[in-house]
Amino acid sequence: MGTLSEMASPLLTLRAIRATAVEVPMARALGTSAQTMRTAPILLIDLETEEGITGHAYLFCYTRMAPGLIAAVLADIQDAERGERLAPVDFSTRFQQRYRLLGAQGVARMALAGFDVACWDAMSLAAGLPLASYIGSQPRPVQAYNSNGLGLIPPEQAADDAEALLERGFRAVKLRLGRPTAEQDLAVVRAVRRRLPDSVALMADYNQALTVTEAIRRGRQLDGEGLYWIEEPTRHDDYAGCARIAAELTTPVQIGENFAGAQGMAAALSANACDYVMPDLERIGGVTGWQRAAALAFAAGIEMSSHIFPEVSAHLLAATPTCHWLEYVDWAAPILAEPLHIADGLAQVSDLAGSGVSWDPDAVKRYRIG
Ligand code: SMN
Ligand code: MG
Repeated sequence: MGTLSEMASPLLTLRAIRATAVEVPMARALGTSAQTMRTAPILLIDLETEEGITGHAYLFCYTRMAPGLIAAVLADIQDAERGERLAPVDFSTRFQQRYRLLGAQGVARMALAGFDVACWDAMSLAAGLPLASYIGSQPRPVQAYNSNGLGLIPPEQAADDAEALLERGFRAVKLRLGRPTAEQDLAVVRAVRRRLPDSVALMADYNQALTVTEAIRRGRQLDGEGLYWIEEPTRHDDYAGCARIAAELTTPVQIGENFAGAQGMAAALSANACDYVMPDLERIGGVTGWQRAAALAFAAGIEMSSHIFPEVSAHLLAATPTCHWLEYVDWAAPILAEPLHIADGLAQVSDLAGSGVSWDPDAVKRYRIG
């Protein structure tokens, strides 16, 4: 029997942060009302510790220019934190202080989140526990919707795609909306809804395309068309506008992928901006920010889903008291050593140590940019 300090998992010390940009082809293009994406620019983060454990995290970068900007912030974090014990809660406080004048927002916030997620991965690896267990939960399966594809495409093509997306037992899919006219959107919703079994949930995402008045007009038209939620109908930070829309519609309004930290979510909840929330790992502040957001959702009694990053989000949702839906996308799968496993429409949270995120070295070589 060792001493307590020998038995406890080791405290970890930051040695280096490596950032590698890749651009991965997407199996299905993502055509939103804002932008069409055919490749996924992703930044891979390797956090090396003096103790020999390496934490991993990836960031989804939206545009090809962002990985370089985020890598520059990570280099700054490395210089400031090298030799420090990994303590992500303390780090988040130091980060807010260090970036207060520049603004702890945008790409800086994404870098903070990537560092945070890599810290939690390293700490749970050192403890020999799956991330879900390290933060206090069983690694149980989480219901997932298939959010690949289903961009702004014609009605019959959307219906075909929606049907194809029911592979691996998925019982929910998400459609993008925000075509020039309400009638065009309605035609697609009807074509897809008609094709799917009643038991399959259909979510719809406007990606902030509408004014508040137009969102109410189109939303009323869609009420009764069998949508599970209407996502980001208007500007993400117009919480008063979102609240007016949510109050007018019977279909639940979903927002959250653009919440700026748990403070952003707190402001949205106090404005009654939505019926459901879906924070995004890299905008809410990594695992640390997610746990704060989960506490807010618990206190408000509001269902919480995730936004992209399905691998880490599955662990986090397993430990979220008001766990709702995992958004499943396969964008990072080509560069992962162990892509997330889906069976019977459920994300299978692995019981191996850590978050389950690490790289396939051949794929990293193939897709590396910059
Ligand atoms: C989305 C996700 C990732 C990139 C662009 C758009 C979308 C969603 O809003 O919620 O899936
Ligand atoms: Mg969305």
